[in-house]
Amino acid sequence: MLDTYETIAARNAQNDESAVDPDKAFSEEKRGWNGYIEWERYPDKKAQAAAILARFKFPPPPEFQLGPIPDTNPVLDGLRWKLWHKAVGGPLTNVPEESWKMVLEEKHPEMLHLLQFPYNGEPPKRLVTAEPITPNPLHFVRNHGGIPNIDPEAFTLEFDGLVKHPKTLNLAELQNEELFPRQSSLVTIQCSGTRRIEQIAEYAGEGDEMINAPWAEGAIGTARWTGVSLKKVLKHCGGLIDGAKHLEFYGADTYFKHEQVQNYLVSVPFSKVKANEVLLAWEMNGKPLPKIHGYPLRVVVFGYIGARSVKWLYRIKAIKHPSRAPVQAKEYLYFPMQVGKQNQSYSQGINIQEMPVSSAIMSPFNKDVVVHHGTINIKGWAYSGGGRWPERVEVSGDGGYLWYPVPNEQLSKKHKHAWRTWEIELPVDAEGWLELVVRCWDNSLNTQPTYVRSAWNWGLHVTSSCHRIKVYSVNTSKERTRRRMLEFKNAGEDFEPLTRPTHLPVQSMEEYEEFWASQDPRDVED
Ligand SMILES: Nc1nc2c(c(=O)[nH]1)N[C@H]1C(S)=C(S)[C@@H](COP(=O)(O)O)O[C@H]1N2
Ligand SMILES: [Mo]
Repeated sequence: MLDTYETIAARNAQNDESAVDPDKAFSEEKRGWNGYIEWERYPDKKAQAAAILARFKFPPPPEFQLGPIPDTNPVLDGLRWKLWHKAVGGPLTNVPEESWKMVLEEKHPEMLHLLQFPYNGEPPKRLVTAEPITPNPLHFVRNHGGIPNIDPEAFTLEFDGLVKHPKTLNLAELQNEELFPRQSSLVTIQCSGTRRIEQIAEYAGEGDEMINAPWAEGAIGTARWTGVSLKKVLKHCGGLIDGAKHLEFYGADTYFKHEQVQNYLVSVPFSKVKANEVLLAWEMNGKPLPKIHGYPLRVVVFGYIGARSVKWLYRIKAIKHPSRAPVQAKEYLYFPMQVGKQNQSYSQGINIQEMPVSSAIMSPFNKDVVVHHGTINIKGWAYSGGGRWPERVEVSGDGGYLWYPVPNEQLSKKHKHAWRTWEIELPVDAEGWLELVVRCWDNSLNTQPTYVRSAWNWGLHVTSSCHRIKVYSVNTSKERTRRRMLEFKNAGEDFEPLTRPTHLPVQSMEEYEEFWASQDPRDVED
């Protein structure tokens, strides 16, 4: 039994007594497709990989939910996932290192790396809503496996299953405007794990570091995606055969679940395709799709959770029932609150599809000291899935008793499938600790649950409750505060950290005596 990174790497280098030679058994499926192993067509290959994995003892997942979440970047390293790739070996051997290189090449240097491998990362808080369209290097990334490196010249997309005329198309054919009109749409992709950190902070849930990555408010991004509507391409394939109701999408990455291997598979209903809300995209904000976002071709499903927008797409199969692959059938499930490790079954979960209305405060930050003159500037995003859009955003400075609407001109433009960023000057009279809250009403007048606890669930999905942060208000429109802050300034002393006692005199004895001279005594005698 081997259980360390080095020993697994060494075993594969020597290719010792292993019954299967991973370099031969799992050789690359197609030329020009690096890091891709086809599993779905070869059950025997899956069995071989499972047998290899069974020979090793892998470390348990880190228990980051029971202790403090590491204050490091990457937050979690994904050792188990790296080892699984090393153990299966062959074309997967160097995928962890290659994928990390792509992160460093394609993503913004300030990304918060929640998990190094499979790579999961979100933009730093101050940059999430800096622009209503997320720049590509700042768009969050969620991967279930490594990043395949696919040569666009070698790329093909296969249509099979219950399609009338199964076909294989290359990129040039898909991009041929005589065959398919081009479609460009502004779409927000949101992971159903967005804001999971708030659920974790209340109660620990299922603790897998990949499946339950501790996302903050940044697992959401907006881009203009360009490609062709899947509806048109299916028509080109003669449409579907009677009984076909779902389209299964295949991603070229390898996903490990319970020490079994598979490609990344999910499905969407045909009705969604018919509405022209499923795009096969090769461009993101006018640029070729970055490798980390699915190059050369990905799916973008409008208004559904990000999980359905398959990257590194290589096959689309028409089927009768929703996909039974694990990501579709066993993950992205929304359980009732009393369901957990003790009594869980997949069928108790709602299959998460459209995200409910949600919003978040991106500035100020939780626990910030805010020095202001009677109004606090607050910024954030609001989003609703399923083709609904934010109609009204409201902010409260008192924990959710009184709400102030964001003025319409302070909300970014309305789109059917995109978020709106917003900004408000919130009137704040009070000083000291305040709870700032945001909620959104969408065009169907849906709004958000009040507290995290109201909608907590074992999978820690869909944290859509009103987003709450605590800030310490210092209101310089109050005379005493204005003067005191001036004293700090004149003394050259930082006001923060808030909790550090100051040597500046709190009150002169003259002032103190003056007070008692004009007031009742401390203790009354009659
Ligand atoms: N092939 C493949 N497609 C995938 C995934 C994946 O791991 N593999 N992750 C999905 C999930 S859960 C999300 S939230 C989105 C994230 O898209 P992005 O990384 O481009 O932001 O991709 C989806 N598509
Ligand atoms: Mo996701």
